[in-house]
Amino acid sequence: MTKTALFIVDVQGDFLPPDGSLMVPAGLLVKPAIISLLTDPKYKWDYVVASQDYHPPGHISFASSHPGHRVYSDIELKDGRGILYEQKLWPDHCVQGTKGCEIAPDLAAKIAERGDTAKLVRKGWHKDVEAYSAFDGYLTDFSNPADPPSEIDPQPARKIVQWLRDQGVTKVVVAGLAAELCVAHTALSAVASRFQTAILQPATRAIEERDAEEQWDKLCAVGARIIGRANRPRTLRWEDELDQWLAAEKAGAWPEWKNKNNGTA
Ligand code: VGL
Ligand code: ZN
Repeated sequence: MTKTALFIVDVQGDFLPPDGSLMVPAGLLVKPAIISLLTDPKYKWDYVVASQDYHPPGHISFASSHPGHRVYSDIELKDGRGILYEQKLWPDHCVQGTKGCEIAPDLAAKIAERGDTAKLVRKGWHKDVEAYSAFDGYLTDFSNPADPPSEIDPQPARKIVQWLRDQGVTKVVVAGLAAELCVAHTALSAVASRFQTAILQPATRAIEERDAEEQWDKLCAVGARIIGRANRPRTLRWEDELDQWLAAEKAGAWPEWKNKNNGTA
């Protein structure tokens, strides 16, 4: 049986109106779609994985940590693993223990109702490591989250991918904020690890919608499905498109890492 995980990325105070420090202008519009994903009994998510941007004060991605550099400028940095990369500098956001870091309470309450099948990924938890993909955090229980690890894991995605495979998950649906950043990077990770991957566009919103369009093109090119893509001619409602995608058990679509005997042996 194909198992499916719903990823709800970063629906946190600081990404939401009215007073998030890194607000996605239309961010609140993801809520109705996500609530229906969580409450309509026709959806049989085997796991719901919520991700949480979870930065300590002074995080490497904050402009305030780099005096003389402006918010939204790009800067070359070396991170806590010694990796050189280009960082866009953000306003302080999602600082551990603050209101802005909390997952939207209405969604959090619904997610928590799932008990053991509700998971949490916290990312960007180390002061000197940035993380956009929900695969680049540490996995813990949604209702009883563990403290961050004591050391940087050089390849955090391995653990999450292994956990999903161990559970039999082959399909991943991604929703949340911000579309062009953490949602897109989460979907790219899922594709890279050979999960069948769909982004539910009506359940995402971008800081800059044009940047999201670019990411959707990239994701389509690597085999992800953008369900309910806005501004495109459509014959189906997104709900029906999602139902079809979830029901499809494409011949030959078994990931390479699955048992070759297809479970018969
Ligand atoms: C995000 C910018 C910085 C996101 C997180 O959740 O999309 N964006 N940190
Ligand atoms: Zn962040």
